[in-house]
Amino acid sequence: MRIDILTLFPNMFVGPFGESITKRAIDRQLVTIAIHNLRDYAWDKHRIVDDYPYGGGPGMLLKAEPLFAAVEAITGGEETPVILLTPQGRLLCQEVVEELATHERMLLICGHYEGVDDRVRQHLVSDEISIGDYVLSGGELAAMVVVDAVVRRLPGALGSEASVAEDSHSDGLLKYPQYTRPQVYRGWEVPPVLLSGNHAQIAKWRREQSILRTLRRRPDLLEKAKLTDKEREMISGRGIEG
Ligand code: 4G0
Repeated sequence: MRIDILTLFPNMFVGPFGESITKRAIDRQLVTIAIHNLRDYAWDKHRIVDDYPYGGGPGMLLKAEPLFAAVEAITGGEETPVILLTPQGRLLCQEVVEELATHERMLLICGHYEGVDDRVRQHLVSDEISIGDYVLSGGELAAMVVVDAVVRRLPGALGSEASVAEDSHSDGLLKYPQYTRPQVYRGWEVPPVLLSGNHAQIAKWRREQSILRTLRRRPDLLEKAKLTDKEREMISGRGIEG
């Protein structure tokens, strides 16, 4: 996969992409990430990338010309998903991450100020994504979230691919509680079933815990979750205390 990122703050990406799973994926050449400075595509004397909104109002907007010039130069006219990170975008969830992970290539645009000239959205951008219902000072942190979530889904990026199937959200449910050594810490014991060696019982307990946790914390997720009829029956009788 190749990911191009267009930003006014290239240095912001140095730390996060130089660590952990993203670094390993880059080192293993599972992904190429290229950071581009939008300022390099502003050709006027002062290399201006922003301007006041027509009709008045607060703040500044990113101008169309440098964004079109940058995207056209980076893609070389090749068909590529061009994704704008914006609070107005489609909400990111694991399903959207899986979809993005199928692309061979994508270009992420990090907006700034109060937004971008709408002609960019209409004629340059193919998809708008939001990482959540809040406003950030720029799209950079949102782009990093997208890259991290997508890159860890590339085959070979994780130590073991088994962990992907066990992720929170992979089956639409939250993860079950997990424990590691010691067996007793400050008098708090690990649930005995996990020490039983009975793998069928352990799987059953974990599944139950996942469902109950989702019911209590994120009942909205249960509508779309993959549950058996029996499991649906079990939760239908229960309140959120259950
Ligand atoms: C474009 C994304 C970019 C438009 C970006 C702001 C939050 C997210 C930006 C705006 C961002 C998110 C219209 C304020 C940059 N903030 N939730 N800020 N407007 O994904």
